Amino acid sequence: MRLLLGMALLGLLATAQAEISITDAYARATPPGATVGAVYFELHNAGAEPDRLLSADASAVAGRTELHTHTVENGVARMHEVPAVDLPAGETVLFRPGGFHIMLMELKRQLTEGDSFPLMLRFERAGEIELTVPVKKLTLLHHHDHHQHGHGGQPHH
Ligand SMILES: [Cu+2]
Repeated sequence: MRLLLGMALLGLLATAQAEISITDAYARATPPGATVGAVYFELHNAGAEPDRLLSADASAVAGRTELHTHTVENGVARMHEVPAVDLPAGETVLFRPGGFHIMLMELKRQLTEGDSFPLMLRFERAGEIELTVPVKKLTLLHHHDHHQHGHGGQPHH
């Protein structure tokens, strides 16, 4: 009986983790000397309960890791930190150029294509999920995002 209960609990824990999945993760390659970078991915919540992304940690390559979004003010796209990102039940939230992204601040080294690094995502319900983020060169497909972005007033892309 005790063994059966233990197995049922393990099953529940495995289910909670599997409800959140992260796909298509990549970081933008950075030019030499750049101090900031960005990570993009798709967050999927296959569960029946909402969850929230609370924080991220890429300390292998960045001094600070922040959750960011873009807003347009007076026709100018600006980005700013957000305290959390809601992930409704059954939904997919896209982290994409021009929208939500993970901001890598105080980069410890240049991110070059073919490189990869660990990223920890901390969720309210699902807990910590670690993934490996490959570095990719910016493609022409994403070029529309490449106009002036302000960060605290300082353009940095
Ligand atoms: Cu940002």
